Amino acid sequence: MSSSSLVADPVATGLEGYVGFDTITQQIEKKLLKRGFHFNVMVVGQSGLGKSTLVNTIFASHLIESKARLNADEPPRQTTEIETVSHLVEENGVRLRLNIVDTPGYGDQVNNENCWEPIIKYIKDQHSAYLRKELTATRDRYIQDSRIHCCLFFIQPTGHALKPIDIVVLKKLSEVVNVVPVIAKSDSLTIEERAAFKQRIKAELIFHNIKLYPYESDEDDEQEQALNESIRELLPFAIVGSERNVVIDGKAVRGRKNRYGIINVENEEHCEFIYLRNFLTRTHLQDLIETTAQIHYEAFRSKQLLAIKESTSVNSHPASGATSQSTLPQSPNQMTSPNSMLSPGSSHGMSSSAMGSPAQSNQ
Ligand SMILES: Nc1nc2c(ncn2[C@@H]2O[C@H](COP(=O)(O)OP(=O)(O)OP(=O)(O)O)[C@@H](O)[C@H]2O)c(=O)[nH]1
Ligand SMILES: [Mg+2]
Repeated sequence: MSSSSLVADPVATGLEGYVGFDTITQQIEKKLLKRGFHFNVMVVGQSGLGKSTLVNTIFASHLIESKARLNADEPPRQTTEIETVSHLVEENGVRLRLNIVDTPGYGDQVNNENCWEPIIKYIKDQHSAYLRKELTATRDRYIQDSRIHCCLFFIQPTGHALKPIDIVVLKKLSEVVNVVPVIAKSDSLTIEERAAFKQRIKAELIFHNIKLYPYESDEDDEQEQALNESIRELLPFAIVGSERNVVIDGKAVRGRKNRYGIINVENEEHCEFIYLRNFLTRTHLQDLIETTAQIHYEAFRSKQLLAIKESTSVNSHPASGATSQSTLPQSPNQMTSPNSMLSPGSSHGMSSSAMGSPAQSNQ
């Protein structure tokens, strides 16, 4: 065998010629594209505001695979448990795995106290599942992300004010997730009513000191700051959802007929559905994912790790009157025992389904 056949051909390896570190962006892009993107959105709000309908409207025209209810003739049913619909959307060759977590509406019980708890628990469960995976000795190189990146909060189109229960739920949610408010069924308001309602909601949010996404950040450059300012101005998005097509100028489009005429969901003059979709997928997708990791997950993580540290130091000094691990709080929200955090399906009440992606866990 000649020695030359053992030497790799530099042309075939791509190592010939100019390879500067300025190609790093292409290298990252290639890797990211290969891995694909996961984006997890949750819809929350009172009963009957069109949450499930929006889930089925949002990417209807871009879907290449979906497990959603595609047959609009099926009557809409009330959502009774947290469910995830997984979509695969594709644009210009880039695939996005979109998991939409649909939650049961709240607010129609005689006693609405703590009705938001299962929702907050679900969000925290995803954080703790991620943390457990991060902390295992042989962790995956790429951890599947089931953390909720964006929570769409549905506001009833009363035209008056937020309900007291909405203020409580918004406050709770905004502590653990990026919340984006939307005015549901906005076809029931005129353009003027919509604008006045938006201003009232904004004033109430300021009054109750509720901080919603996008947050102000010194790291943003001028362009990003201007974009975020315009989004804040626009929020809450006034949306209309529909699972049915209506015919406008001979073309079938997603829409609704009401007493004023026909509403084309995708027409910016009719509602802000398109703005919401562009915001979610074009302008803020990456930032929503990043903010979840850097702000909400980070806060959860450091709280849990500090609690572990404290509990281990207490346990290592039994003379100080410490309790044994078995008496430590075991609910997911009080996950302070190292064992309870690290072992899947342990007694802290988290089901093994919370370990997977939302898509796996709830179908
Ligand atoms: N006018 C109008 N009706 C809508 C809109 N979106 C949904 N609806 C209707 O409102 C009803 C309830 O819609 P759902 O999507 O089931 O509401 P939901 O918020 O998921 O309800 P729960 O699961 O009970 O919380 C259905 O009859 C929908 O067709 C909208 O934008 N405008
Ligand atoms: Mg529903």
